[in-house]
Amino acid sequence: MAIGVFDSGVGGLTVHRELTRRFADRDFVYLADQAHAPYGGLGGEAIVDLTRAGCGRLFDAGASVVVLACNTASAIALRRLQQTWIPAERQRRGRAVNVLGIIVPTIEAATGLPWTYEAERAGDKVEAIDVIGVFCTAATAISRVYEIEIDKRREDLAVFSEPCPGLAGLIELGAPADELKVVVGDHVDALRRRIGRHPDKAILGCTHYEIVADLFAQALPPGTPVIHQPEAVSDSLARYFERHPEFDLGNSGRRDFLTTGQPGPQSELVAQFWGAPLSFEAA
Ligand code: DGN
Repeated sequence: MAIGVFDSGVGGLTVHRELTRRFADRDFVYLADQAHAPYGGLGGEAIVDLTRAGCGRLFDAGASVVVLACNTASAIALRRLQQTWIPAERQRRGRAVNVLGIIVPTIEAATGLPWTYEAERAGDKVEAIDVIGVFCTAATAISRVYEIEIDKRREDLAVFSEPCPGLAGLIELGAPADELKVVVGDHVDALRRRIGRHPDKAILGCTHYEIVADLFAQALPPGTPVIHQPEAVSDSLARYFERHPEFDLGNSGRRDFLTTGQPGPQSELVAQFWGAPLSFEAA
């Protein structure tokens, strides 16, 4: 058995890298749905269907817990899968399986407040305004998931999602750094113009963007705190496993990388980020 990590493409590798550092002895299987990437411009039903298929493939490959290392899938598909599909999969497979998203862990890291049903019901809120800018795909921005979920907990935070259509696709294709720098700079500037100032804190709300995190840091005013999802998800997963010892996570250190797209070596951009060439096998 293993921890599964799912993304439409290479963005989830940013989360995978952190998880494999944290849970080094555990087995991991990564699935990139590159045949259908990028998800950011797809409709909701398509994203739900593709996410369900990807998680099913990871369960087939031995995953017990699947981390959706994709904001778009977490925002659009997770609740739908939790309602009936995951309980049905548990029954069908006769073992403990689950799918976890990455938005709540990110919000916890951004607000400093652990999310609980009790706290949500109690409506604990504080006052004073800080601005959080969320750079994300169009689908995530349209879902308003960050605005809605942060507002449930903190009235002192104003949240603005800035859709960066095309950026995940450029990263997926391994676009050159100078081109990516211009695109990232344009999006940071677009948010500044829209809200009349830079955000006090930024969330990189698409796992692909973590690959170019240094370009965001250069484009934002120096010292702007940036919430990094890989660390946030890793902390949250450690807490989850403490509460849920029922999952078999394997312990042979296995690392499998699968793609629904073209198997083979990934781009130079990925190799630079990863620190070595990385090759995917056919899913
Ligand atoms: N990396 C994914 C995310 O975090 O939203 C999506 C990228 C995409 O498919 N556009």
